[in-house]
Amino acid sequence: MINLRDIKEPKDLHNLTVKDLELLADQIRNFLIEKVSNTGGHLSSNLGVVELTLALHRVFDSPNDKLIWDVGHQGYVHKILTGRQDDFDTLRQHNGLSGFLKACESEHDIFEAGHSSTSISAALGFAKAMAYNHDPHKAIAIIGDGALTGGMAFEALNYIGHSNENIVVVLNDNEMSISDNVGAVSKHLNKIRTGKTYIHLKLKINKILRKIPIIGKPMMKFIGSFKDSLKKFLIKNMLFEEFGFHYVGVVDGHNLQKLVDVFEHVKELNGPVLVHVVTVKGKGYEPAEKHPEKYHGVSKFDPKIGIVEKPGKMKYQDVLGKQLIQLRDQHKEVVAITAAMPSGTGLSEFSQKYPESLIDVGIAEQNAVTMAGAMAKGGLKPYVCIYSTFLQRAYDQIVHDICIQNLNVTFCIDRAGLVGEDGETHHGMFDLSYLSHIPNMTVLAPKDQYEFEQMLIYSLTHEGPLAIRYPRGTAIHINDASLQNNTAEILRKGDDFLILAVGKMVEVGCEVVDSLKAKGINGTLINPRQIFPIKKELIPVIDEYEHVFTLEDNVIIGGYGAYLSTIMEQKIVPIGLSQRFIEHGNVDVLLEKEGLSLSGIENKILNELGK
Ligand SMILES: Cc1ncc(C[n+]2csc(CCOP(=O)(O)OP(=O)(O)O)c2C)c(N)n1
Repeated sequence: MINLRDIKEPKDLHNLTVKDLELLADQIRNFLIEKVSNTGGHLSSNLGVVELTLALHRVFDSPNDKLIWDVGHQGYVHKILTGRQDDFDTLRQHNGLSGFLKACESEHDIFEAGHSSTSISAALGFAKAMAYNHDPHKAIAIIGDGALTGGMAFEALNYIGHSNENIVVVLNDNEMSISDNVGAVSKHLNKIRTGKTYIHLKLKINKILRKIPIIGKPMMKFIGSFKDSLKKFLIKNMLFEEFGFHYVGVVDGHNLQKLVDVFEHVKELNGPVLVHVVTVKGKGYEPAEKHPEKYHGVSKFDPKIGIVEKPGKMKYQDVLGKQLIQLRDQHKEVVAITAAMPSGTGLSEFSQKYPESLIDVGIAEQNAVTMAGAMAKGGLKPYVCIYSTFLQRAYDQIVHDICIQNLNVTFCIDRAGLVGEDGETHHGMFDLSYLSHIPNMTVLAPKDQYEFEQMLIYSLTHEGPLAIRYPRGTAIHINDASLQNNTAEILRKGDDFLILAVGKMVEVGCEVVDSLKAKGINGTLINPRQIFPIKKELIPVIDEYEHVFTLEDNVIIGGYGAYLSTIMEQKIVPIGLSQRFIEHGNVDVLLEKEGLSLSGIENKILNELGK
């Protein structure tokens, strides 16, 4: 019997029968459930693409044919089939297997990702390069219906439509983004999937034809043989055909025979082809099939029981959700905007209580930001709730559509700083740099839960663009000091040195000062609260110290310390993240490596003080 252990590379699949592939599919599902429940990771998306991945690797010749996975969170099956089974116990751990695709891991990881909707553009690039080199292989983008809501995907589709590139787009349609998918394209896919119009009209036509003597039956046969074109005709303006694609679908994404047949056929076609594959997110593991969102990204759990939700400590996103509900209770113009992440950003409860005030634009950060600008102009009070890393997508919209017009939009920037296991594509380590230099922008960073709540209350009255950046994880409590118009807070007092610590770094800053105090070195710790622009009243306070350090979980270049250096006369020693893409791993491990642990910071200070 075929054994998954014997599959070391995609070539090992090339001569297998469909029966063998089906046996492998079962083994892969068991493998995924066992491994991911032990390490945590993306489960339901991967369970959904088991057959699809097997069929692609059975038919195409990776890496000569280029398989490009959008986002890459569903690439585990691809990893299993490309020689990485033995590494799965280290999934997402520091120095272990990445949770996304990584060229350094395998020649089959042909293009890296983490952010969504890039795969069609990448496939286009490969198709162009292959055409230039007279290479007959295919470029194949595998994109989910969620990722298809991103603007970049449409830019690429639009281009393909007029360039007629030799490219295959496999649309993995499971009706889900992380949450339910949204938007007109999603509705269109639903129409195609269910074929309701088609079935309804086909039945009606058959009924009429059956009544016509002699020619009725042959006509029914004739129409039957043109089923596909009839379907396309009846589902008006099939989107992908309009874009210039040869549309192939709908294909059952769990039927290996069909998938293999379709891909064999598609391999021979020229020009842009779109294969519409329908899959079930979480397929084969009942709890995940029932609750695909809950199993999208999981922590360690017992697969026999499934995820048991215990009432845990408040996370920063929960604080946001609760506080926004309170703001909305009092001000009906408050609206929350998410880019396909209502639960990740803590807005689930808000959306239940105020569905009309929660706007999910899909994976469309740019659209979210510009829309928010115009909403503010129209008298609403928009809160754009997006992770730091994904807001990078909307840099130009922040500058051009919000800040130039000085609009009252509040950015709730979640997952600022290092996020851990998702790694380099997901760390929020650039937001202070990409926001600090934009005129009119105010940036706040709370040190704890209470301050975050106070900042959100303050946001109601703030004039102009405001960003509040806060970290991933459990919300801590340091004190209940009042915000006092975002004036800096002095938490420790001593003459030997000064630390200005941003947001999350206040906690470790306190520990450092306390630890040094025990060694007879007395420092001051300031929580600036308002990071940009720097409050004028802070400048004379900083002036009093010979040794000034800043502490931030942002790259040093363009960050808080670097900014202070440009406006202060004395030397500022910035302590922050180094200028490199930081790998995946536990946040504490990464901070330690970056010299941002208690001992790392202490050593830097001692060095600087010459002790
Ligand atoms: C630009 C960007 N915004 C948000 C995300 C977070 N994200 C990761 S996967 C995902 C849903 C993708 O849905 P789909 O493409 O349908 O894949 P599925 O998980 O359903 O297989 C989202 C929103 C991201 N990766 N990139």
